[in-house]
Amino acid sequence: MRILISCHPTQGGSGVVATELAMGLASRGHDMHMAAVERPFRLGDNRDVHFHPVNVTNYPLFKYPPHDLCLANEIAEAIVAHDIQIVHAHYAVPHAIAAILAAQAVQPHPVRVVTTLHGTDITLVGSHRDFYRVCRHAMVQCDGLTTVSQWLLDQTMKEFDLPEPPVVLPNFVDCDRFGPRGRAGWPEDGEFQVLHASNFRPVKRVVDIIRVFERIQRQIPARLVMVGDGPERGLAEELAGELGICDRVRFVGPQTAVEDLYRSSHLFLLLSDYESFGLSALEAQACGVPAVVSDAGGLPEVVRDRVTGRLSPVGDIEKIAQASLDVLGDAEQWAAMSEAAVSHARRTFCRDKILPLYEDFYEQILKQ
Ligand code: GMT
Repeated sequence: MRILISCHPTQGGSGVVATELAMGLASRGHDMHMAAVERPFRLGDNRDVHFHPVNVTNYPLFKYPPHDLCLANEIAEAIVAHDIQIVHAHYAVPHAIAAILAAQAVQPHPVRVVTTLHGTDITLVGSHRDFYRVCRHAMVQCDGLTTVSQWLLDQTMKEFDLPEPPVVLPNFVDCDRFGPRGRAGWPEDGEFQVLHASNFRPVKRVVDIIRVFERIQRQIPARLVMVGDGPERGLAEELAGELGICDRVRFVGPQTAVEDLYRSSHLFLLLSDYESFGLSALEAQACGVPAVVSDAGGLPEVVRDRVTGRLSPVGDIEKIAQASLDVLGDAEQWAAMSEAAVSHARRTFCRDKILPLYEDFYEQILKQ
């Protein structure tokens, strides 16, 4: 199949999933294209995916550069030049809307539009009055609509009351890259490494990560590694200073080889208000790292409570710290959880299992 994927190229789960999908489908022989304002960071130096940079033209009359129109135009150009059969938009705003416009612009060229909803595009952005109508219009006009979890499907139907429910196609992990080989062992005399990775947006509650870690390191020798960057990084750094644990916490910014950081860790924390899925918790588990996550959103679909990690009440610092200490409390139990995390990730969310679902979905859409 000839498929073009458009996504936000910046650090964030939707861009990661979109890029992994493009690379994975290219490795299965499909002619894959991506369009974005810059090269998606997960694409690295991959040469199997054709990248179409979106050039955002400005003109003195425009107060704001018309990014979304330039995106739609680039998609339309690529459809015609490469005889694209499917445009797959990741994140409704603005990708689904731009894809619909591009498909209309190239008529009568036959092209189908698929959109994957990722979470905040529904819960925060798309449902906001400023986007609601065009967002719903794009979802209704798409030939296929998917969500990354059952929870997000339910939220979408609640917010948008669509004539047809989307299809759940869960996120996935490349089990060759994100695997347990070389993972950290139980630190007999050393210290535990606790990890968090996100875009530090308010929904991630990074301040809770610092508070929970402060309680953990009171009981056991531990260090915290904070991966990523975003609006609440300053707050988290400040709090680490106030709590006197600066020497125990490293803010390492965005990382390309994040799998090495997972493998050198003993515990992964994701304490968001909610996550539609929580891709980082899946990647951590695939590397053999038990995850303590919020009992909210789609996270219970990804982490098995007391088997591969713990589900904890949002914002309850004492309970989350205790759950974390329980996970790190006993070598044998930790090793069993680490093993269970790997097999759960492989059995349920391995790339090789999920990509065929996408292929079947595309084929059904092409037959419509
Ligand atoms: O988490 C973010 O704020 C980034 C966002 C994105 O679209 O880049 O992530 C969402 O999509 C990811 C991939 O499907 C999911 O794993 C995340 O759970 C979801 N984030 C939220 O729902 C908050």
